[in-house]
Amino acid sequence: MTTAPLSWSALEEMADFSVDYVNGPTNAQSRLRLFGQPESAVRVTLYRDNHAWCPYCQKVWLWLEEKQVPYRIEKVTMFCYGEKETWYKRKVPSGMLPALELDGRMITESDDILLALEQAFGPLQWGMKDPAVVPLRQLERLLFRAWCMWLCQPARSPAADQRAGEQFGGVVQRVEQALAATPGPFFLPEFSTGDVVFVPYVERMNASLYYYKGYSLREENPRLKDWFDGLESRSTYRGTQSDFHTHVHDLPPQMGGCYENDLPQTRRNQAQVDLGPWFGLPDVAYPEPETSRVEALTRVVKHRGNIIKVNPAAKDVIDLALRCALTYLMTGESCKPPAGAELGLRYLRDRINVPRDMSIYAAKRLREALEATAALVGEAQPEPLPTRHRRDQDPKNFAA
Ligand SMILES: N[C@@H](CCC(=O)N[C@@H](CS)C(=O)NCC(=O)O)C(=O)O
Repeated sequence: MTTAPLSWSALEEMADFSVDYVNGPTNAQSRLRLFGQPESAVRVTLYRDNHAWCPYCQKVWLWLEEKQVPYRIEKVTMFCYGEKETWYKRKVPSGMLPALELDGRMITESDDILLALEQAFGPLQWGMKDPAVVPLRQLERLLFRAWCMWLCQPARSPAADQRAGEQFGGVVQRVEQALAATPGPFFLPEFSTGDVVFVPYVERMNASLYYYKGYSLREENPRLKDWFDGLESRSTYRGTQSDFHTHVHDLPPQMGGCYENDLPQTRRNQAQVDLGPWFGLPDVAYPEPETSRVEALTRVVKHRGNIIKVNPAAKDVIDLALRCALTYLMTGESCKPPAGAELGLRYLRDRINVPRDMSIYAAKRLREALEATAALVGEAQPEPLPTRHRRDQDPKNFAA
């Protein structure tokens, strides 16, 4: 038994998820953040990527959110998604992100940005040059290099891949020791700059090693597990947090390739990240909010025009199929889409981007609804996502 799809107007009526982008919790769609202060208090503009993916931008973003410094956000396209805006190239000729304007002065390089912000607004507990933070920053770079050596260089043999993994594991042990030096979950007695500098790449390591190497950083290291749990207790971090699917398919063009090994665990992990079930992946551990379904619905309803326009399926087919998936999302009742709709639904399943489009649990709910609805009519899978660029995600297709 399957139910009839709800109309767009019925779905619209249910789509009442709202966020206070200006003063509410951290959100990738915000363009102005005031934290209860007047707009005249704004001294800072953060220039960051449209996709809310750039790791160095996440570092500055999280810092500003933690310090509750009022700021504006200007979004810029990264090279692998589309054309860099000319207005941005005039400001920053290299086109690199992030950049920050503080009292009219442009600053690039995320570390320099944090140093300038510390000077203007004070450190986030312990600052970038604090003797407690400096060795943590060095350890982070060591971990980053070991990760790149393992993930982004083709291994000559399975044994060479294993050796690179062991080298990475050695640095992870040093990170575990650093975390063990304090009783709480963070690197220092309070959440601080020492954590912020680790966040972007450790999140990407957790995702990429799970998918390309069959290794679960978060599950296999107790201190890092506590650290991730500690991060997820903060609404600031949750607002910036991405999921495994987004990271593993955004990393290859950015890193110049990610190389998988041939372990059975790697195959199992890849199948789960790409095909589901998405619940149970170690990309998130805090409980699912009650609002995840309505959040997903609200985001799709808002952007349905563009979502349907870029979908490879015929307009009337994907329109109906999408309403079927959303009907299932909201009612739990299966709704059979038209024959041949499975490719269009799975095309969208593969392109939900966290946190750009919605939060991590909303994305899991939506992926699940799209896949369950697609499976009612067919097994066909779309072309794999491109690995050299992600022009399929060109933000100009989604401009209002
Ligand atoms: N060292 C720089 C690195 C910044 C960087 O590599 N940014 C990348 C994005 S993660 C970038 O802007 N690439 C150009 C582009 O992709 O458009 C920093 O810390 O800010």
